[in-house]
Amino acid sequence: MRKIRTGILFIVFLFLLSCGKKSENVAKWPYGVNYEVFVRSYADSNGDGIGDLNGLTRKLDYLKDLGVGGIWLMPIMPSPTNHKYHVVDYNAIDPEYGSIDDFKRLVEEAHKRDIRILVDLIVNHTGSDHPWFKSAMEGKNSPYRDYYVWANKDSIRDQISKKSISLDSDNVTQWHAVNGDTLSEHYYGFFNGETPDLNLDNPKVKQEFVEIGKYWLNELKVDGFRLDAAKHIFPTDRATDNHAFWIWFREEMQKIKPDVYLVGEVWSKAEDVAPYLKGLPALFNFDMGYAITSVVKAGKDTIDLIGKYKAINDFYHKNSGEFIDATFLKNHDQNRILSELSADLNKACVAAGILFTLPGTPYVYYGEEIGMIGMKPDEYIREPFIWDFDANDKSQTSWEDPRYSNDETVTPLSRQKEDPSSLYHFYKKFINYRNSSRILTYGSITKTPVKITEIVSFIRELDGSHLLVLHNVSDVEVTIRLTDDLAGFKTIEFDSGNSASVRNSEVKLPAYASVVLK
Ligand SMILES: [Ca+2]
Repeated sequence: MRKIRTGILFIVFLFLLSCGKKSENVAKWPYGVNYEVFVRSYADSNGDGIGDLNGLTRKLDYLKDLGVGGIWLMPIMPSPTNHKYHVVDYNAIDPEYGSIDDFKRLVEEAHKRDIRILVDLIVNHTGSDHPWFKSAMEGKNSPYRDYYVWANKDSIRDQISKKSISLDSDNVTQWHAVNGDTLSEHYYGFFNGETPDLNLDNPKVKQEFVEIGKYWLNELKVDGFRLDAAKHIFPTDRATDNHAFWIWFREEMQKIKPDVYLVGEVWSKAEDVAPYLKGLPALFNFDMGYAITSVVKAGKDTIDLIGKYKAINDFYHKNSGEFIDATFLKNHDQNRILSELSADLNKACVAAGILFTLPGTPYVYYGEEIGMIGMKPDEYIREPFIWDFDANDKSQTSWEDPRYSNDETVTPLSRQKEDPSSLYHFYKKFINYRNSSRILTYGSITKTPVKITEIVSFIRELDGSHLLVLHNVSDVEVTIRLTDDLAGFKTIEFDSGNSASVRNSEVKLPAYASVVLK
């Protein structure tokens, strides 16, 4: 009897030991999983209901635990708009978010936890309240007139409202009158009149950004930048100049910080994206975000998801040996993934599973990991993170009344932490598994011979070691025969739902399961 009890105690001891043990994180920066934060909606530290830097600093342990290796902060520089993309000072922090000292503390605390910090840098335009533009508007004698792009009205008569809409802009008016003065020169503002485009043909403007880069990299110790609207530095018909601009920018930033990480937003098709890679070695893969969404939504892969991915990936690698794919499901400009998937948590899991098993550096949009929902307009895809019921967590932000995500429609993080079957635990388990796998983090990708539309499958390879990744995007169990090239995969290394099985060269994959075999 005593022996049995000792035996049981020993098993319990082993179980506790295995729970406490965390596998080694092999994802070295800039590889690893990143997290995009809208500071305003994340965590408040001073009770004004607006998220701020100190609030985010307090949540770094949460992010570390989730497995995050880098945080991309949406704009934090002073700006009159709530999203802060209309910058009026490049060398300061918006007082709503905190101070320079708060920012320094955030970076220091993040670095202590081996988390890197990226800030959004808007080079294409300033806000119309920027002192440069205020001066430029005063007339041709302003020392800042040439910081912007001006044209005589007659020379642009045919172009004033002729811009065609694009994926990232639905505005057709690109030339704007100053204070309603339609007779004088107009200024160029691709997005709208509140965001006048900077004249980056002007060496003085370029030098301003070298100095801004020095300040953020040297003084504030950020690890890199997310470059907004990267393809709009010059108008569409000057694409080659756009590519050259980023090569110049990267060289200048590397002089300041040789390992600076730059990730660009070029919201276009792959062919148009590729030439940017020499200047911006990491680019967001918009195509793949759309493709994963459509396959998971349909519950079947009729578009050859992996063939498509591999084609883009190989194409980019051909254009730049240093290319690092920046993958994501959705970002702050798109409807939230769970809303796109009809609020089906099973579908959200398999979509995230695909993201976390592909090559590149996955970006998670804040709140995705707790199943926040939201549809455009923008403020409703950027709603307050739900920390607890009844705003019991003092960090809860309240700057807007959410239309979609609240503690009735989204299970707050506090509750999800207690439930091992929650979406939060799914994300945490999957991210930490990815971080522990050298093959998933650094390996290449190839297709498999599996031809079942309900299954997204691929092989990841590194230094002769292989993993077989299988995702069931459908709502029925699927059996896959492991023959020929797949006969060597016999053991499940990771199973998202702990319910798949391998027997006699057959894998049984329950609905929406993601498994990795070795
Ligand atoms: Ca605050």
